[in-house]
Amino acid sequence: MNQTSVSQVRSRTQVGIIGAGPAGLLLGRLLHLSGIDSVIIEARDREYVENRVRAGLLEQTTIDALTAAGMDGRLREQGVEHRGVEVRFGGERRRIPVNELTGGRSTWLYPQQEVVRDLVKARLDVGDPIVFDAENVQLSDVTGDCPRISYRVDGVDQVLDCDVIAGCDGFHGVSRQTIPQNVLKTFAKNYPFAWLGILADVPPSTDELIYAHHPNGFAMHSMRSSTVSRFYLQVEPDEELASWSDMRLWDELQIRLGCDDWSLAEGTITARGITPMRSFVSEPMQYGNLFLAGDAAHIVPPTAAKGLNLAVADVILLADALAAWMTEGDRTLLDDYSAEALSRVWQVQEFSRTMTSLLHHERSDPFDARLQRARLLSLCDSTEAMTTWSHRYSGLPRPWGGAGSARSALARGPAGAAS
Ligand code: RFL
Ligand code: PHB
Repeated sequence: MNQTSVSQVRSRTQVGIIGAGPAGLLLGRLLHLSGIDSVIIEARDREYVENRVRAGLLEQTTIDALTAAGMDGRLREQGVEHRGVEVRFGGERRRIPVNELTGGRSTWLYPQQEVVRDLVKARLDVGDPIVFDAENVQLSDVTGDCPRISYRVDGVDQVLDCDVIAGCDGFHGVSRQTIPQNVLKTFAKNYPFAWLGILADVPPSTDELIYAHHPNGFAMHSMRSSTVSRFYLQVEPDEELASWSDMRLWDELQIRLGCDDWSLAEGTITARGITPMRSFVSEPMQYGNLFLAGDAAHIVPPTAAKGLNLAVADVILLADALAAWMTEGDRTLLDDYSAEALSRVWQVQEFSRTMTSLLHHERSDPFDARLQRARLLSLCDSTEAMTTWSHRYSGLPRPWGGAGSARSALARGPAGAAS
């Protein structure tokens, strides 16, 4: 590290990673396993990052990736495997046996903040740096051989010289905005509804997730542990949280999830929030030596639980491509990264959009409601349709297969022994 002036510190790394969310942290882990240096620059503090309540459902592909990265210890102890899901509509209860239909693929309930905690700990344990509380993060020279990240921390200006920058700073980050407007194309869809999510101290009233289609709107019963349940209700996009008393929330959940021979246990609500629903893709995911991954490049509506999983899929491709270039001098995978990642992104966008339209009440149009019921029946009455759905729900096959995969640390299998 050099002191270039009284108030500016200059340092260097191979990969500068912006953002300590799941995308940035997993990328750092995979690079570490391939012997590549990285520095993670994060705008918030550690406590904030480790306590942000978001995703819960990890698809099989993500489980495989975390396992290969040696990050499955607490996940196997505290996470819960789900082998199927329940769909409720028109008073019917149908089960989709995901595990059976996919030859053994499952999803797991393990909260995103636990994934983040595991990754932060593993990184700090091996001495790789995370700069928390970085202010005024800016990127420069991203099309050159030495892209730079400048930021300010503890009142000192810092400049980090890199070979490559990975923009993993989420939807509101700075990385995507560095790409000139005449290069970046964005595709967006906003939905005429939002999700009101709550956490409640009550044992789940179900072993498997319940997705419910109801004339009042979508509802969902998920969980975080044997004593904490997670629920979502479709609400208006401009809904006021204050207009939902605890009693109104439970009454509405009872109505939308209700069915014969089943009851919903209620408990103390400990957290609540409203999430807007949007689909968003920016193309390309590469500009010079800047590579975007995760929510920095795309957003999916949460219905199919794909956001975190898609971030993981991007990072696996990127880590593989960086390893091929930095350890063998082969830049082919890196140059293909954007196209390769985007082909999966659009597949997942399609699945998330379809599941959102299938389950949400979009307009009070009886014709559309009948069509939704017909679609739900054609999914749940057909083994073939449920099988296709189950493969997509539990995660598209590894996108990192093929010639390049042999190069990455990930492809070398479980890294239990790696530090
Ligand atoms: P993140 O998690 O937003 O992390 C980005 C990080 O970058 C930091 N940052 C900056 N750092 C430096 N300089 C700047 N200028 C910066 N600007 C931002 C931020 O502080 C942050 O630490 O993005 P990442 O890593 O791409 O991960 C994406 C996931 O967080 C997201 O897709 C999921 O949470 C989406 N999601 C779900 N995904 C699933 O796969 N399964 C689910 O079950 C699921 N459920 C959900 C969800 C998202 C939800 N909400 C709240 C949007 C349920 C909900 C309700
Ligand atoms: C969640 O538990 O947050 C969750 C689970 C499944 C989904 C969406 C969200 O499809």
